[in-house]
Amino acid sequence: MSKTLYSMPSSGNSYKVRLMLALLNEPYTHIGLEYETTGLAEAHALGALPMGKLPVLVLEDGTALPESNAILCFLADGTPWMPDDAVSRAHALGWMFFEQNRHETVIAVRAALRNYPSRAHLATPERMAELLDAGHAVLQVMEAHLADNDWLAADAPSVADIALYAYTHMAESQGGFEMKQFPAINAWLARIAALPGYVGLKDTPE
Ligand SMILES: N[C@@H](CCC(=O)N[C@@H](CS)C(=O)NCC(=O)O)C(=O)O
Repeated sequence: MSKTLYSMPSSGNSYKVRLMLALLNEPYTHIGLEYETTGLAEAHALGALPMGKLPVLVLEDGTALPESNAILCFLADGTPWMPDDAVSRAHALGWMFFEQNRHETVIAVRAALRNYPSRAHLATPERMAELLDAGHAVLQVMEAHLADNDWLAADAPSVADIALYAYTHMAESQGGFEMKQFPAINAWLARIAALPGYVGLKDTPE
């Protein structure tokens, strides 16, 4: 029996895990659940989502792991995707905390306000302008680092690159951010898309 992933096809948090599994060439069963579907309501009702959110990775013994970046760390453990020296590992975790604390809360939120009809009422001009400025400032932190480094945490791609790739690669198409001002980020996005085994957001299994 393989692992089972509960994931939301349109969501970057879920896409991170699908991308990591693909890059690791790990087989898994995929259960795709979108917002406002009976499938998602049932998963909540059945207690399949321990922290009430997707993604959730269910291991072969039935253990259910929530939180996208925790799942990435689990999958990367013992592979080249998790740096083996303590300093690079701390850098990787630092970027992953940055992703959840400062990046996802702005970049993904603006994309959600533009794309999910149920959030449209929250997309006031003031809020959208505030998120645009905040997002460009967050992206500038990545740009400054990537101007001098090919990868975020180490000399090779790591879990941190996968965590930050998900919402950054759709920052313009879905979030409306102006990415041409970030050449180093764009070059890094292209490096990730060229990795063997890479899959896109829409390449969901089945
Ligand atoms: N910090 C969590 C955030 C997960 C999250 O917000 N998931 C959303 C989709 S992006 C979700 O499951 N929404 C469905 C719901 O709330 O019912 C992670 O990184 O896994």
